[in-house]
Amino acid sequence: MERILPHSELERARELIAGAERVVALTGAGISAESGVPTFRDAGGLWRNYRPEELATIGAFERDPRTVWEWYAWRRGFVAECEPNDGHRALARFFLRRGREGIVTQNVDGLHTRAALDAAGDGPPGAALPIEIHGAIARDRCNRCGQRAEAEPLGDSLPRCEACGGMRRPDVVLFGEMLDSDLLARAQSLAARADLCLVIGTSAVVHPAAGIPLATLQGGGGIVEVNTERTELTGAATVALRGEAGVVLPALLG
Ligand code: BV8
Ligand code: ZN
Repeated sequence: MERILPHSELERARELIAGAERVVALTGAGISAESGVPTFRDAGGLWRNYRPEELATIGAFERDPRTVWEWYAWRRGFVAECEPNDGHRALARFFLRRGREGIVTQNVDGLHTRAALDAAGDGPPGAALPIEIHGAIARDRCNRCGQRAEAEPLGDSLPRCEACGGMRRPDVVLFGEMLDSDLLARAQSLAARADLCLVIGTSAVVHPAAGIPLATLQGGGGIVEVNTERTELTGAATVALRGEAGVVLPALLG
C-alpha cells in the first residue's frame, strides 16, 4: 500500500530533522514488515496457532521450554532468510552521515545491524549500529551464568551452557523479564538529550520501550512518527507520517 504523503507533512518533518542537533530513532516490528518479518500483531496464529504473547514470556519458557525453543528456532530460520529493506537502509545511511549513534530497536531480528554493516562498507558502522534493548534472536544466553554464544540448530535435547551446564535460551528479553539496565539507560539518556525522536513501526504499547519517546518530549524535543496506522503515540507526535517505513524513510531521510 503506497500512499502519497501530503507534501506539507513530509516537508515539516524534513525541516524538523534538518534543524535537529541530536536525533534518536525508536523502531518496532513495523520497520521489518516489508522485509517479510511478521509483526507481533500479525504473527498470531502463524506458528501452531499460538499468539506471540503466549510464547515470548518467562512463564511459558519455565513451563514449557521445548515449545518456546521450537518457536524461536522457527523464527530464527525465518528471519535468516529476510533482508534489510529500504527503511533500514535509509536509517543506517542517515546515522552514518551524522556520525552519532541513535538507533534504538525493540526488534530482535538483527536487520538494523545488517543494514549498518552494508551501509558502512569498509568504514566503521558504529553510528548506525542499533541499541537492541530486547536482545537478538540469533544469539543464545545462559539462563544461569549469562554467558552468550552463537545460536546452534536445535537438537533433541535442549541446549546447555558449556561454561556452567545451565539451560541456554535465546538472548532476547521475554515478557515479564527485566531489560538489560545498561542498554536501557543508554537508550533513555540518548532520548532525553535528543531534539527529535523518530518513532518508526511500533504500536508503542510495550513498556519500558514505549516510554523512550516520552523522554524526548520531557526534554523539550519533538516526535516524528512513521506508521501505517494511528498508535498510542500519534497524539503526542509533532508530525505523524502515515505510510510504510520502506517508502517514507527514504523520502524523509534521503
Ligand atoms: C518488564 C523480545 C519489568 C522477544 C519483546 C503483566 C505481567 C508482566 C509484565 C507486564 C504486565 N503488564 C505490563 C507488563 C510489562 C510488559 C508490557 O509492556 N506488556 C504490554 C503487552 C502491556 N513489559 C515487559 O514485560 C517488559 N519487562 O516490564 O520488566 C517487569 C518484570 C516483571 C514483572 C513486571 C514488570 C519486557 C518487554 C519485552 C518483551 N519482549 N520482544 C521477541 O521478540 O521474541 S516485546 C515485542 O513486542 C517486541 O520487541 C516489541 O517491543 C513488542 C511488539 O511491539 P511492536 O514492535 O510495536 O510490534 P507490533 O506488532 O505491536 O506493532 C507493529 C507496528 O508497526 C504497528 O503499529 C503497525 O501499524 C506498524 N506497521 C506495520 N507495518 C508497517 C508499520 N509501520 C510502518 N511501516 C510498515 N510497513
Ligand atoms: Zn552458564
